[in-house]
Amino acid sequence: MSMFPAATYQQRRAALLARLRDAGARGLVLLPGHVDSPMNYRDNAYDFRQDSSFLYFCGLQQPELALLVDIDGGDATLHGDDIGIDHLVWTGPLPSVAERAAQSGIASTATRAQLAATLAAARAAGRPVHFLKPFRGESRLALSAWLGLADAQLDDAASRVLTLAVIALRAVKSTSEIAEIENALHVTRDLHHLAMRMSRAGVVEQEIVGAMEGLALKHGRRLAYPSIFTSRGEILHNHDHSVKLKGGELIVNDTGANSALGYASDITRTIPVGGRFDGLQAELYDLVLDAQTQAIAAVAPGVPYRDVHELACRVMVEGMKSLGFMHGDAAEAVQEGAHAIFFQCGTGHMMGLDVHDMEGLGEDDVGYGEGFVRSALFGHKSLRLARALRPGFVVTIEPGVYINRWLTERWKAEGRHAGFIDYAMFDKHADFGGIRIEDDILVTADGRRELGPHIARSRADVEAACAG
Ligand SMILES: [Mn+2]
Repeated sequence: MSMFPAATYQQRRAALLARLRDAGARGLVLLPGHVDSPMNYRDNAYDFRQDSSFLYFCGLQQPELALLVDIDGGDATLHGDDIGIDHLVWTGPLPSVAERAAQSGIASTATRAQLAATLAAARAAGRPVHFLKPFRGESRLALSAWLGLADAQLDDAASRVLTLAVIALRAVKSTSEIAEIENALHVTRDLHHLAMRMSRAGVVEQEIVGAMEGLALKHGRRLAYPSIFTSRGEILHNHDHSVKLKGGELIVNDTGANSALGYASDITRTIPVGGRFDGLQAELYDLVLDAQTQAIAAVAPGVPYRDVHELACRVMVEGMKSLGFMHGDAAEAVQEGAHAIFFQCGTGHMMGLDVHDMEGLGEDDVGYGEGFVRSALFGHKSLRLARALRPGFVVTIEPGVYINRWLTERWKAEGRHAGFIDYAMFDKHADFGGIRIEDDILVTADGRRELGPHIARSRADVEAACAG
């Protein structure tokens, strides 16, 4: 099983301890790994995916492990049970918990029963047990039992100091983590170029989705998230793949593979079925690409991501004005949220072990804070990342134009933003669909670097890749 050298995980755990002690925390840190998640009965489980924070601090990709760190004493213990002969006949020999612990540089191991006893003793002694907000049902049940808390109490009882320390560490990617993300992007490039070659009239979306997933599997990889591959690109997270492609329509393909160590990639390309962007498609494609290019160029340390987002929105409003969709002052239109008639989401998010990195720990703690408060306005409120960028952050830049008939009808009836929006134009192009272009960007000490190999992105390059 591939992982970083043991020293990497030892350094991460030491950095976590240092942060917790600096913050005055004491007691225990409990990081439960995931258990298998049954599909229909216990022994038929979904593909195993380790909890990303456990993975970050231990690197072990097996179920039913838990890490306990004593903040006061400094020692770490890996809890898990060695398999017996009943299990062995089904799985073959597996490394012992002690062998796994050694791979992660952990000297001490104990059973899961001992974990329950240690936690009970800590509670009886009044020692705090720090844990992260759990998002899986199985983890919630285990924490409830270990800590004597009702499910409804778990979120509030999760440790703020631990949450903020984990976010601070995971947000800044090391050179070896960047290499993992770029490794994932090499596979992702092949998925996207395959999809471009396959996008012909008469092909059902699912055939292409299946071919992409199969290619990822051929490399021993999983997808980092379920593919979005749709001619209804205006539906931001459309997972229906039943439609037969028609010549002349646009496909939004949002697909990314994982690296071997579980790091994500997140790439979107927009594909013209038949291989040619025409008329308005070409104009809007170039507009989205211009917004993406300008937004990427604005990424730098110290720059609030919210400024990058607002820049992308303004560039698109200016372009939509020149095409007759919008009027008025672009900056004002963006401040008031009128751009959300065609761009209902944020420009991007953090990415790392999770495609929306650490979202399970709390979107606002990951993307806001430091004086940044989430907007309540439709559109801007979906921005997942606002705060100032730092070297080592990996972010996506993914502007788009989405013409959504239901939103247009609703806002037109309300007369919303009538000074900025030409509703006749949106009506006329109500079936346009959507365009999104997304890449993964590393914030460097002096600016930014686009991660991964080149994936056809200019209109000419996409058309050439469609021709194969
Ligand atoms: Mn994304």
